Amino acid sequence: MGEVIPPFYHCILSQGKDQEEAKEKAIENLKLVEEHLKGKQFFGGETYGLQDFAFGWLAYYPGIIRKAVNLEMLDEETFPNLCAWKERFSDFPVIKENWPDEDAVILMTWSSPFALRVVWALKLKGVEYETIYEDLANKSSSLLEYNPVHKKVPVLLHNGIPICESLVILEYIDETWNEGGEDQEKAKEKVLENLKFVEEHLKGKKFFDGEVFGFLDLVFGWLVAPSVFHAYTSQEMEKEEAKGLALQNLDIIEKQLIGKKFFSGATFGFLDLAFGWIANYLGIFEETGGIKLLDKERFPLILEWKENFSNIPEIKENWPDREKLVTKFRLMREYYISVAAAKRTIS
Ligand SMILES: N[C@@H](CCC(=O)N[C@@H](CS)C(=O)NCC(=O)O)C(=O)O
Repeated sequence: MGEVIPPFYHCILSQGKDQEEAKEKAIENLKLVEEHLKGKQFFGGETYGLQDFAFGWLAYYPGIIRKAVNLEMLDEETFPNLCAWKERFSDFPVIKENWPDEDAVILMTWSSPFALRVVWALKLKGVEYETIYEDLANKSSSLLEYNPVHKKVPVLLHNGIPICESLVILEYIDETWNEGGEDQEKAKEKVLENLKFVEEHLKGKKFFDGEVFGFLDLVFGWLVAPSVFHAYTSQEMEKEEAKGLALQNLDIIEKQLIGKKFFSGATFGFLDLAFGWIANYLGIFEETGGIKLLDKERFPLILEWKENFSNIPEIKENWPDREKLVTKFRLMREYYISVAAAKRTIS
């Protein structure tokens, strides 16, 4: 038994030729196990016993390895006895109900509003996950490997498979941890299908609604946060202009809430998570950037939504500490202003 497990680990930890060798060794070992099961229902014979528990991991981990490093180990043709045993063994309630949770890890920073969307979604779905905090000034090799293009957080790693971009991750979470327990591969396919749909929808159009810029452009273009961010980092003359753009974007959002408690209607959903940062970060930008955006007269619906949204327990319990955020964003503003001043001096 002790001989069977190591090559499996090696398959995950190695690459290229080493991985090929580990796979061969693992398959050789599996063939011995296959032989041992010939003509038997379970390892001990007709009923299951200690040996089945000892080999129980074989009913689960080859699937994880397939998903994590794309290596197929237990195919039905080569291992008919093992595959049949796996079905029988996995069917016992005591086994079925006690498999470890699927492995979910978020690479994030404590203050990222994009990462927070993912935290909320996982909490709302009741999914256990691990958190790896990144230092964005010194990005880990994992972050560079899993998000090689943008090198940004959040990244969700699900059974070793990386998913990037917070809105894509939200959709993936919704597809994966639904009532029916969607299969991971199918969930990923669905997310890609939906992205293709968005792409199709945009064909030949300037904006989502045609010629005029609208709400969906804000959602998919991630445009509100940058405009608010710009208003918060800008100074003097530039500030009024930046503020004007942020307010225009917020006007579009306000209109979406007419007659609704949440963006999605009576209950909250994807869009509420997407715009969730407005309920908390926007106030921090206002406070640390010396701007007022959300006044009662102009944005009564956003302010009402903010109350409704913030009162959802999973949201309320998972905001970063306000004082810490204020300190961070105050420093960040100073940094941006000094960089802009240095640029002006150089040019
Ligand atoms: N569109 C991305 C934005 C993510 C993002 O901007 N993350 C920031 C932290 S809040 C980051 O990782 N910045 C690092 C960098 O730009 O190098 C998403 O929605 O996931």
